[in-house]
Amino acid sequence: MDLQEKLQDLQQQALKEINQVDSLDQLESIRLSYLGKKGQVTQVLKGMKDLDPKDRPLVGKTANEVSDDIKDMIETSKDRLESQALDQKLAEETIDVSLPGRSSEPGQTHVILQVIEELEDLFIGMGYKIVEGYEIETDHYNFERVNVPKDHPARDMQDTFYIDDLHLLRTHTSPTQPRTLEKHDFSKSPLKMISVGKVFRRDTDDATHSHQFHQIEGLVVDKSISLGDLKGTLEVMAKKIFGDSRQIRLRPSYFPFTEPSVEVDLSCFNCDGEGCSICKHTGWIEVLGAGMVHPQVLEMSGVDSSTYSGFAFGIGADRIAMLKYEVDDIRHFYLNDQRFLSQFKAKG
Ligand code: FA5
Repeated sequence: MDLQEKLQDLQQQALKEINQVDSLDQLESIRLSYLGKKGQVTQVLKGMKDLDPKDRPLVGKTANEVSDDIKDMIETSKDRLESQALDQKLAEETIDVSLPGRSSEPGQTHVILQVIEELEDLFIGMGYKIVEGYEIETDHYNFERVNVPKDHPARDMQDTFYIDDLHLLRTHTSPTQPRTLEKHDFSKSPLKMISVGKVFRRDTDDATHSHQFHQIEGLVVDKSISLGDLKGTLEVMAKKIFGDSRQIRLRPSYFPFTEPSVEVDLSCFNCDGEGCSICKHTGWIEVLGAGMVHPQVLEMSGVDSSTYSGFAFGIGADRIAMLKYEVDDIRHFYLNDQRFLSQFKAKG
């Protein structure tokens, strides 16, 4: 068989093989087997030097035509395979638009924080400023400076987590009182402040007690502040948070840092005053402690108690949230169960 015929045979054979390929890899190996360095068409071209010179132009022309033909066939086949591959990929990735979408729940403000923010807005509206306190406090500010010296029986009222002899987890937000009083310049303005945060006690957890909870401390000091101012302020707060639906009562109490002292109860949401296990059969739930700032507390912070007087309160924010949303157990707030928490959508 002369070279001319061999080339035409190779062309037929390549055409057949190319028509049967079903992958780009196969196509590449066919290309190499005909047109690669050691490919069959390339070998023919290399063999031309042995030809009779008169035959060379014709064989050379045919070899180039066959080579171009095979390249064209390969290109066409490559286009076909690539478009098949694309069709297949698109078919596999088809999106079923009828399937329900995956919902992504945005985070939201915790219900306790919602209540705290509502109270903050109320007090800011009445001219109070917000003061920061410390969760880790000194014994000095947590107790001594609010008139609870060492060995005073009132220390037992708040069972304490001590860190060392001098430091503790604050048992209430009241240490913000001396910290603010000692810095305040009364010649410039009266003092009206609130301070919000976590407090800690070695209380046994039950429906209304947690070992960690939140308080909102309030302190107003000026010339001639009276118990009537305190009562009016607490009533405004209760009305704003609860509307007229719940009864409020003030009863005499004792705190070493206030004189006189009161505790404020709200009628139980569960039994409406009848008595149940949540309110320990009293019909009332205690929400805050308050009173007129003890002169000793003012004096220890360098404030003249013969000129200035004031009132203070410590609101249990968790208890307010319980009463507002009729939550029957304080521990729900701390379990982080989304089914519970997601019921309390913050107002946009
Ligand atoms: C105090 O902590 C005083 N410092 C409050 C105060 C401030 C009185 C300023 C006078 C002047 P008491 O221990 O009663 O007081 O706590 C205040 C409120 O915190 C309670 O009325 C109650 O609502 C809440 N509370 C107390 N203990 C717990 C607890 N273990 N879990 C949840 N809330 C609590």
